[in-house]
Amino acid sequence: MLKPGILQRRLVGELIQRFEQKGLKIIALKIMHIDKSMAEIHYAEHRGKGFYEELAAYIVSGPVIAMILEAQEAISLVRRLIGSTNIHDALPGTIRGDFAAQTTLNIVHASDSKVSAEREMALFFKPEEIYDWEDGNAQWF
Ligand code: 3AN
Repeated sequence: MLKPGILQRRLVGELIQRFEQKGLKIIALKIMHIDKSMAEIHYAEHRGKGFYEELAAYIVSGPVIAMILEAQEAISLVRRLIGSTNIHDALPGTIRGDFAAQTTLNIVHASDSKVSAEREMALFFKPEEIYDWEDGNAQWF
């Protein structure tokens, strides 16, 4: 998910390009607004932490771009592309390393396990919004 701020900063194309050029297959993509109740479900594990209020306020503050990306080992691949959660550990060349300066506003979200990916796909997408198209170039990736 490309969080609010990405559209304001006109970075949508740049960030999607990084996933595409790596070879990830986009099977769902939309602009959407996360409402308060969705944010509470999504960030339930962080409730009560010092940064929670700011994190929850940020995600509802404007539209986000939600995507489902497919690849072998997609979760670890995407997490390497986006860089470390802590902005001081996010290396140059990663999305957070190149474009984010604060950990709470670290501009992208990516599922960190199969369980969270499944939960988040169901939270943000209806089944009919997902297109598992045939990839004629799969052999090249
Ligand atoms: P990630 O987004 O890398 O999966 P999570 O799920 O642990 O990391 O945290 C969700 C979001 O909460 C992060 N993207 C970041 O915006 C914020 N966050 C996590 N840990 C901290 C922290 N120690 N200080 C400030 N914000 C944090």
